[in-house]
Amino acid sequence: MIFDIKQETMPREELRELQLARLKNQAERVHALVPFYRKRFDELGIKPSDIKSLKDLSLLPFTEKQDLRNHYPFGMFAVPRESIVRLHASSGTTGKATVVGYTRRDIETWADCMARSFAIAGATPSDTIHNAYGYGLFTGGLGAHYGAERLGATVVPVSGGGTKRQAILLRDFAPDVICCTPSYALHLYEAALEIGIDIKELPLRIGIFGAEPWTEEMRRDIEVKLGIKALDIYGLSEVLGPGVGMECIEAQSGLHLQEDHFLFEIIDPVSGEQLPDGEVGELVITTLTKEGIPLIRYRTRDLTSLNPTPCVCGRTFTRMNRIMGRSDDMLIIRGVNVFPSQIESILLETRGLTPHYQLIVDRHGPLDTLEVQVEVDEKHFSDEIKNLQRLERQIQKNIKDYLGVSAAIKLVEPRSIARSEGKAKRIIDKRVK
Ligand code: DLL
Repeated sequence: MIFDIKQETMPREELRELQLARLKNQAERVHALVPFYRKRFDELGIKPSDIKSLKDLSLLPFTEKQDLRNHYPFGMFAVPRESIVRLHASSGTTGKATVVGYTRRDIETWADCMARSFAIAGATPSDTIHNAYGYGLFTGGLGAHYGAERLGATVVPVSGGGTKRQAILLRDFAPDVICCTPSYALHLYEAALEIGIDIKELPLRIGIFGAEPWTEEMRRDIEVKLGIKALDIYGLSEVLGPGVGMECIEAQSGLHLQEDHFLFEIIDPVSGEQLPDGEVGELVITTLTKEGIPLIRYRTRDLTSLNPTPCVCGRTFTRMNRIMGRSDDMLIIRGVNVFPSQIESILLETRGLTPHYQLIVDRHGPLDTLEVQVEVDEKHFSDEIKNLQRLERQIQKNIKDYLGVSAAIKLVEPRSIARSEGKAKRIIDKRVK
């Protein structure tokens, strides 16, 4: 089912016209209403009326997370406080919180984007949706909640935590769809088994997983264990919350981007130049309809590529490939760039390991070191020491062969790595900053 058939299947030419009209309007608004943008435009000698085509987007200045922080809490808002009906904030693992404000219309747009996303994932109005994204300042819980209601589904607002109780609710309420982080889905699976509930035996059909990077290998693992289709959802609080991109159940290959509400570019993170479709770079998003906190060319730090080829599902919105990771999370180990997701892929391809791992980065003298801690499964844990040592050497060799990085491997006991109720903490960086 396509939730908004007119918008989501719009011919590309028409879509581009709509985007241009909205971009012009957005540029006028930020210039008139947000002192930060007026100053930036003036510094660059640009007027909103200079935007004549979508190509002119590249004339406009970038916005960075730091700009939001510098204007903490409300300095980037484009409407008076009376028009803001909701605030959200991202705690930011890497610094001060960023605060976002929504007008009534922004909340409507968001609910629409999320309702579309549920439908893109194959959910229907007759489904029950177990929403285990955290409710609160994090956008996951309320974002998915409003979208589920907008779709007309039955929403179970469990939020994060109380994992065993969640397993019981999954059994008793028999939802069709679950929303949570991919790492939490695996945690829930284990916790359910401990109390004799095998999620695979339940009617659950679809998982809508996002808010953290994950891999194809992790998808397969979740699909097999939970007996569901696992789909990727993307979003970030600065531009909306969840629902900016959603993978369709038909193709399960990339996330459709909500191009009537946002413009997407991929840039070279160093030079800032736009890159052609298919090339990996940093995702940059311009909001086209946001009222509360419109953003021009927001640098997400997320690395991915775009895939403009038509999709079997019939939607005309471009697809984005799975996020590889954040540029902030890229590790540079003795000069070699590595993403945690690349290590995750290797670990999950190895028999005997579980998807629970942590990367410990340290510095000894001038050299960065990487230790990979990964849980072995119950069966392998009781193996002889020499077999475990062989397994360690094999992982070490694979990481060296595929990624060119020397890592120390530490196999740890099942269930010894802390489980998260939201975003998993994969990297422990002990280097002095
Ligand atoms: O994580 C919004 C969200 C909630 C998305 C629920 C999906 C589901 P923030 O807390 O602001 O917002 O974090 C945004 O999380 O810039 C990415 O680095 C990362 N992220 C979000 N979705 C994905 C994904 C929410 N599907 C930041 N794959 C983003 C990889 C993701 N990374």
